Amino acid sequence: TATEGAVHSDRFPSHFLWGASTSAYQIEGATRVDGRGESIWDRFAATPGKVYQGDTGDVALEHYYRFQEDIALMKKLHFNAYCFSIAWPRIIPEGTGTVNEKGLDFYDRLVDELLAQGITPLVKLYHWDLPYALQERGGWLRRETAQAFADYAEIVARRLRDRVNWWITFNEPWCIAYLGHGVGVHAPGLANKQDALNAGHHVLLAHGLVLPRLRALLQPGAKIGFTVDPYPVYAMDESDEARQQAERLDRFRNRWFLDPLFRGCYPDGLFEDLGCVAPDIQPDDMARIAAPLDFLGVNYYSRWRTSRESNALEALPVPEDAPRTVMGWEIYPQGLLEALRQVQQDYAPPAIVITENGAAFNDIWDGGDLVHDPERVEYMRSHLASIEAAVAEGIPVQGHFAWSLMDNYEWAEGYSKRFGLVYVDYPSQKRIIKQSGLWYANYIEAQQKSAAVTEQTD
Ligand code: GBH
Repeated sequence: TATEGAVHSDRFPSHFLWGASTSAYQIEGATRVDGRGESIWDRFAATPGKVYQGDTGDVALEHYYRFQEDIALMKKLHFNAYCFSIAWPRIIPEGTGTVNEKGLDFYDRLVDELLAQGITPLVKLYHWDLPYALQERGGWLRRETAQAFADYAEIVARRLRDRVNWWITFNEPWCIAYLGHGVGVHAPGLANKQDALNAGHHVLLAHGLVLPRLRALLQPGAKIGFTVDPYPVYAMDESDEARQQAERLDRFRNRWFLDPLFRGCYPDGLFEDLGCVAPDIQPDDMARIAAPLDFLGVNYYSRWRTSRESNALEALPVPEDAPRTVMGWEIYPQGLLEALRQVQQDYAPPAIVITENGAAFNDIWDGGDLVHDPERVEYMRSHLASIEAAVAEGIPVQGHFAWSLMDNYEWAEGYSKRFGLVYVDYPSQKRIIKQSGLWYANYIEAQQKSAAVTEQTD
């Protein structure tokens, strides 16, 4: 019927953003080229025992040299958008001070080529690769780093503002703060909960300092966002203890950053749960941090489970019989809808962009022109169904980015885990499209066709 048709094709308007995300250190390579400075990930990866098989981002996907070929792949996959990060150490090699024109030139060429191919760029200013020189001065434990970030952001904005209208200040503050400073599985490898809390505060502050400076520079209509990676927490039994435990985990995993960004305060109980005192919050910090955003970026991977038996600040292990990826993460598409509902209900951001969603499986290339990855096709199909449901409920999702365009450097897992829609044969640097890439391209095309039909008849 007419109504059914309308509901169906209204799901994703023609301006909906479709594409994939990447990050600089995970794909660029060329780490010692054209004046790039060292980052905390260069240092961490070179430290024995930190990364699987000692893999580093030195070569990665040579995207620094192959970006035109990679943009041609995006075009083949029907993307109308692409979300990438800028490497701070390429722009300001020492973190503060001298600006490296060659670094700016690279992103200039990248953006020009994207636009020439009709692909909208979304720029992330920070995806984990802090200049190492700043780490030597205390990194995110120091308030001054927030100021340095604001200066760096302004330099990038001045260069790209005439062509880039979508900006993301930070990717996944929980990972920066907790994985990097609380448990040390990511760079800079510190393991102290108070450090995690302090680092997290300075990341939020950096965002707060940047907002007014970007607003003053960007074109009217430009959008500024912040990306979090919510893990909805599920109590596995009905007890009060389980419910309370779920609340504790939720404020540790999600509300630690969402409450400051949208409500200007940290959640009650967070500092005590971490066994810490408050971070160094100065007058105006919280008001700056809570200045309005244009959109919230959401990266979704999985959920956390808890029960009456657990009391530590961590999720229960994934049960043997639950579906999971090769990272060991539970596959739970319903959790994406749940995460979006919670964010919408509690924080009501003006718009939401799914800035990452994806999974690693054991993909095998047999030398042919296509890599078969039926599990990833199913993963994408089921998660996109959750997004369709969210949009049907009126949640303002405006874009979807798969993690990731190509297999890449998976941080502490090195090159051993493959998340791409495109397979990469690392020795030859050959790119081979996966079945999931073709599936996604067809999905995008179908959505855009039906959007065009609806918008014409409206
Ligand atoms: C993203 O982080 C990153 O933005 C991206 O760079 C990365 O390559 C991609 O995901 C794939 O990993 O302790 O239960 O939370 C994802 C966030 C944080 C999700 C760590 C999994 C470990 C399990 N990840 N988390 S848990």
